[in-house]
Amino acid sequence: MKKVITYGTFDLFHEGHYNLLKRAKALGDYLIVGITTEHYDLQRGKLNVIDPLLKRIENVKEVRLADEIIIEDHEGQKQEDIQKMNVDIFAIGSDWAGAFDYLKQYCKVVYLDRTPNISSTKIRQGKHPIVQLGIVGSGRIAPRFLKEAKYVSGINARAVYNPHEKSARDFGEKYELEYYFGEFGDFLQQVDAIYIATPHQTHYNYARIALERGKHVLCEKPLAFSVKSTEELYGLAQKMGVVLMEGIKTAYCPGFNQMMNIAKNGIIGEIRDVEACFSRITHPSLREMVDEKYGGAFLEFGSYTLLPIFKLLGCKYESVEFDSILADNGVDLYTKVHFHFREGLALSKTGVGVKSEGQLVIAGTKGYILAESPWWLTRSFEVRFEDPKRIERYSPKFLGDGLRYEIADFVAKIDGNDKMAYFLTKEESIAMAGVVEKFMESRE
Ligand code: C2G
Repeated sequence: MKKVITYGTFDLFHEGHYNLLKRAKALGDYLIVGITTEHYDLQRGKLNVIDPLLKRIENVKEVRLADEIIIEDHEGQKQEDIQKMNVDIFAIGSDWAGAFDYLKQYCKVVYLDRTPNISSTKIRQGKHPIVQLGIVGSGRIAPRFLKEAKYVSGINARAVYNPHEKSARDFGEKYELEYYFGEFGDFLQQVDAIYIATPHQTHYNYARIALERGKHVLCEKPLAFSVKSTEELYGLAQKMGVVLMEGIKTAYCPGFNQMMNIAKNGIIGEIRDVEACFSRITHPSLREMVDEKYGGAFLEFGSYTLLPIFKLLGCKYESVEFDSILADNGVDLYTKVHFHFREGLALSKTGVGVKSEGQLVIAGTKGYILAESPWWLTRSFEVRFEDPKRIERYSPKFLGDGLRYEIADFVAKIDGNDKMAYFLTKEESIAMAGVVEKFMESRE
């Protein structure tokens, strides 16, 4: 009996998948189909899978070509399966030509012609028109966003706005965007959604105007400086039926979410303390150091450090206190924020002129989690216990700059698929604005 194996995601099952399975089946007597898990797809950079695993399995089953269905959940599994199951032929679509030649040491490798003009991406786009996006601001973060947006299907960055039209033009030309604008209203007319990457104090106004005009908004942190204005923005988004997302990129990273889930599954007992630190020595000429009112460490990095605190201890604290070291111009070079919760403590440390160890430590009654810098990208973390020999290490995948996860989530939400809404809830975002508000009051 000749055994054939093939693998795929089989999202939004289509004719291309069917043809591939039929051809693979025809190569032998017994066809094994490996279907990828959501976790594995995330790891290998497939960010926009829509159908859940069970549905994808059902769809493959339904066409009655597979004699056996297995789940693919890790890199290196193909070699294991082929050897374990005595497979004779590995078959895959021609879009992968050459990529699996290393399997020739175990079995025959066949690349089957791909069915032209059909793909899950195309179907997704047919269901949901491509989101036409405009970037507000052409400073330091905007180029990173553009680069990362290329990894997400369903979105096209087409325009840039900068009140200084020349800056918009230079940026637009450099990155080959269709449009550039120096007038916000004209800019909004050309887009369905915007990404706000301007100085902090301008976020609220741009977001409000865009939401009022029915545009989806992804806004860099902090969204606004008070609970009232943040609530107003979320209320407006709801009223207009559009998406509003605060761009705290850590919140959308798979590794960070895995760490939060492990922290909360009881393995370290009850969580009693969260300490998060983020510091970057910043050049004295940069906005963070110069802007007396809106510069400084806490407004720059506080969203990152507050995120695990609120995720793990909840949004309701009993007290909060701020301690800062200030520069001559009043900018906070280093800020410590101490929280008391009913069940625990927390400390946020941020620095632009003082450097400290950028760690996240989550302390529990049975053990603790340690994530070293850069924990906000979460490429690794450890679960540790009283017995120093007992350490569990995790090294989740983190692709590129990480912004792609946030952008993929934004597109999914716009397409009406917000199963990941818990990554950063409205309540968390509003609670963070509350701390920002108190911090700004404390400085006045
Ligand atoms: N396919 C095809 N014609 C299309 C679209 C897809 O022949 N128009 C084939 C692909 O080449 C692949 C299979 O259908 O062999 C499944 O495609 P996907 O669901 O896109 O899965 P893929 O990302 O190719 O997974 O471990 C997973 C594998 O490496 C491949």
